[in-house]
This record gives sequence, C-alpha cells and structure tokens, in this order.
Amino acid sequence: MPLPKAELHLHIEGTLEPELAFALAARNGIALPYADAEELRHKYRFSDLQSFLDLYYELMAVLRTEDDFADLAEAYLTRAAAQGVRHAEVFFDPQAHLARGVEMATVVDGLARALEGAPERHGVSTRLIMCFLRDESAESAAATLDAARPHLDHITGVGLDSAEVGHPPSKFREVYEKAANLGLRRVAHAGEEGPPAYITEALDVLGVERVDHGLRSVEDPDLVARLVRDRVPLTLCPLSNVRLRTVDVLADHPLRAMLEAGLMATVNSDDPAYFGGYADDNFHAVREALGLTDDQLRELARNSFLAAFLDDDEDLRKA
Ligand code: ES4
Ligand code: ZN
Repeated sequence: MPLPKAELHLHIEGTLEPELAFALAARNGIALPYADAEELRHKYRFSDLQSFLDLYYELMAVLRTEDDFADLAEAYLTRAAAQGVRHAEVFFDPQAHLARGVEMATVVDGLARALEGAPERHGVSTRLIMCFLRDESAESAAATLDAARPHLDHITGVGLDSAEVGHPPSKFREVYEKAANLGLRRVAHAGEEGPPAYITEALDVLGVERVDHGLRSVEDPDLVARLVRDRVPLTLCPLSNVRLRTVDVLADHPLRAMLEAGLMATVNSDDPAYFGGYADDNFHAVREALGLTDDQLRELARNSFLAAFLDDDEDLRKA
C-alpha cells in the first residue's frame, strides 16, 4: 500500500499520456506529427526546461472541449488514487488554452466536473490553482485573472510557471496583489532553473505561501535558514529535476540534505506523463536513490498534508 499523501505540484496538462493525446486528437480531427503513441513517447527526452515546454505546449493542441479537460483530469485522478494520493492541488495554464481559442469556461468547467466527482469516485479531495505563464507579459497575466473572475468559485489560488530564467517573480507583483485581494492563495515556481534570489522575491514581493521547486535554495545558506525558520513548504519534484537535467542523477538530488537541514520538503510529480512517474513513483525513486528512512518518507507525507490548502475540518491523514 502506498503511503497516503497530498500532491501539491502537478500540472494537469503534464498528465497527458501519449495514448490519451492520440485518442483526443482523433476525436477532434487533429493530426499529430507522430506515427503513434510509441513514437511520441520517444520524444520525451529533454535537455532542459525549455525543450520540455516546447513539446508540452505543442501537445496541448489536442485539448479543445470541456469533455477533453474532464477526461484528462479523470485519467490523472485514477492514477493518482492508485498511488496513495488523497488530496491533489492541481495547476492549470489558462493562457496556453486561451491563446488557442479555447475559452476559460471550457477549461474550468471541464476540469471542475472531474474534480468535483473525485471524493466519491476516487477518495481524492482537490483544489484548482491557475498559473500565469511567466514568459508572457504582466498585462496578459492581469487579463487572465480578469477572465477567471466568473469562475473563482472553482479556483483556490494562483501560481507562476513556464520558462523561469529572465522572468523574475517581481514582474508579477501587481497581479499577485490583485489575486490576494480576491482571496486567492499564492504559490510560484522559483529556484527550479532560476537563482535563489527568485525564491526570496517570490516570498517578499509576491507573498507566496509555498515555493514550487525551491531546489536552488540550497545554494544560499541564509535563505535556507529563513525557509527553515518560517516553515515555508517547498514542493520538490525529483524525477522532473532529473529529466530536465537540473540534477544529473537522482543520487545527487539534495532532497535528503534538505530534510536533514529542517526544510519543509514535499515530493510531487510535476508533469508525470513526461517525467516517468506519478506521486508514489517519485517517493519510491528517492527512497531507493537517496536511502531515505521510513521516518523520512512519513515526514514527506506528513509535510504534504500540512502544506496543503485544506480547511481545518478536512484532516485527510485520518482517512
Ligand atoms: C513546468 Cl517542470 C515546469 N516548470 C515550469 N513550468 C512548467 N509548466 C509545466 N511544467
Ligand atoms: Zn511545475
């Protein structure tokens, strides 16, 4: 039995398995430039974040209808539940869909339909977090927040993702302030490929409650001391870091040292269809590669529930 856990760093578009991509392409009359799912899977070899993002955005073309988004989320929930996930905070990238002429309502209603049925169907509670693409303008992010206004009953928070280097958190100061005023929770990717200073900015300028990745915090001892002192959760994604060549091999991943330094680390799958594993696959991989103890694995699982945007009456650890 996999450990019960919460997954806090998961891009729903990154759960698009090659077989589902082909099925949705056929349903929508879209031709993919690959012979079949197997040929497509062979393209899942990346040299850095951008080389992954290029394919990630290309394949989104198959997501067109509300049913497509519902089917995508349902497929994820089925796999996540089998890996011990009891609570999932799901990112989505509205700008990537709006740019293709897919409306916000299509995306949110499709995802929300699958997520709303998840407690009964899969024993998984959920939240939805909409991410701004940091390589798009601050004005585009603000317009996206406006477009989401009619749908905020389905959206718990905002995040920041896509190509990090050259797009510091401070670029999004105003839209995060607006989001906070709307009662939205705040997270942001920082320190995946970008420098530790981006993590500091995400905390100080954007007011984030969790840092997504936060991997490069280990380069700055003062920042580590602050993250430990303030119990700032980091949503690490070990298999993602290896696939995107941020870390050479899993045995070099700093997760164990981070736990031992007192950081509030969590383990997540990021874009599991692309990076070779879902939530428990990541737990299993770090246990093997880093020799984590059972206590450390339980600490990771406990951290995931403590760092979740759950209400006080939703203690899923007892489930
Ligand atoms: C992402 Cl791994 C990663 N990093 C930044 N942005 C992303 N969007 C989807 N996956
Ligand atoms: Zn991510």
